Amino acid sequence: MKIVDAKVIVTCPGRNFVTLKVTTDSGLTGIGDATLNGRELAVASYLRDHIAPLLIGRDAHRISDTWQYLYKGAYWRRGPVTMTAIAAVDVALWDLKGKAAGLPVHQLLGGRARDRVMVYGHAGGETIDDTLDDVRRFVDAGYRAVRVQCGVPGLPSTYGVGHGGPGPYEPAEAGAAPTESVWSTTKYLDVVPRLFAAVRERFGPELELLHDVHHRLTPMEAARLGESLLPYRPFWIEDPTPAENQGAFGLLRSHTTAPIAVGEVLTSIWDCQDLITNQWIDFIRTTVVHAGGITHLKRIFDLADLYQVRSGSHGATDLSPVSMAAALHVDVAISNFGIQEYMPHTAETDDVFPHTWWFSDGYLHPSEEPGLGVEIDETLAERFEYRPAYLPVNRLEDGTLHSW
Ligand code: GCO
Ligand code: MG
Repeated sequence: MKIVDAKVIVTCPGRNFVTLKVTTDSGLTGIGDATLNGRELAVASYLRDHIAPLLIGRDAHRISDTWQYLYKGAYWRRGPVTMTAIAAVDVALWDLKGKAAGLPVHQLLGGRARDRVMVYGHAGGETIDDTLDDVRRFVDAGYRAVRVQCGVPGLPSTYGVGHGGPGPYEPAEAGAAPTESVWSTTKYLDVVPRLFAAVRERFGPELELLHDVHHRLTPMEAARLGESLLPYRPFWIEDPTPAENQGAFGLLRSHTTAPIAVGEVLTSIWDCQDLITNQWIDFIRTTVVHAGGITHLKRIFDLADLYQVRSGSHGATDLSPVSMAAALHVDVAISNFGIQEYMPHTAETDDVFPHTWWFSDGYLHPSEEPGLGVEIDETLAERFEYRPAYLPVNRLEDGTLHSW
């Protein structure tokens, strides 16, 4: 099964997506997500200008060899642009292999290790009361796990809270430059325990509660947050401190038993090697699209399994339905699955990427179609032209640039 074409498709059905479509001489096609939020065209060029010519004539069945060829062959290792581009190729080849075998991808990964995949939704609101109303929406829809975020009194806006009331928040905004938000750790650390207390009081002990700090605290500030949330049994505290220095999590770990999740911005097994092998974290959040595809993500999760670290893949809407399809095949097949993030896409996005995975009662179910079980409608995709969009930046109250 030789590759005869590799095409990059950029579309914006409400937000930008980059997709790689690989065609073989057998007539089968496979697709992979190549979206890197806010830096989309860098990956499109990497694929179009540097990778597509190398794929023509290659055997589509040689997934591992192609992965190594693109990784070691580039000489420049890791990094989000490279790893997202490699992921797109890798996922497209798994899609092709599944179609050629007549099997859904999870069957090629060893088959089901569970019946369904628990997901968490995103509840948020300007005030604690608004957030409680939003949590109710998720509970009523059957969710067993909800991430809770709320506005910080005294700050005009913050991460994870939509503009204009409850509903999905959208961090990337179309425009010529990023929007700017303001941050105060003191104000934030005051409100989050009150939010957790209110959610537990209203919804009882069983609902799983998650929270995303979005890389904004020092290890000791994060440890204080962890201790203050422990009485409310958090499922996890996500990205409490930046992970470039993996050792920061060792320091954090020695000061709180709150479960810690990290990894949505990590792109390789080497970026989380110390986090995992020292058991400094409880959940690893690397994703199919930014961590080198199914092949590499599986390696990360297998390493994590040795150290009782469970998976919790990133699944915000900047990960296209192609990535969600791929993630679900991995989630259902690995032995150390933890939870999957899930943020439904717009109707336009679902139309551009028709898929057969489905949600019911707080769980997602992977497709049983051969391959990934997702396609791209190229004619419809063409109708939605790329729009430059940026993630926001964040400053302290004195103007210092901080992590967003
Ligand atoms: C999450 C993430 C997202 C990211 C976004 C960046 O936990 O879902 O933190 O909200 O900010 O995916 O592109
Ligand atoms: Mg996050």
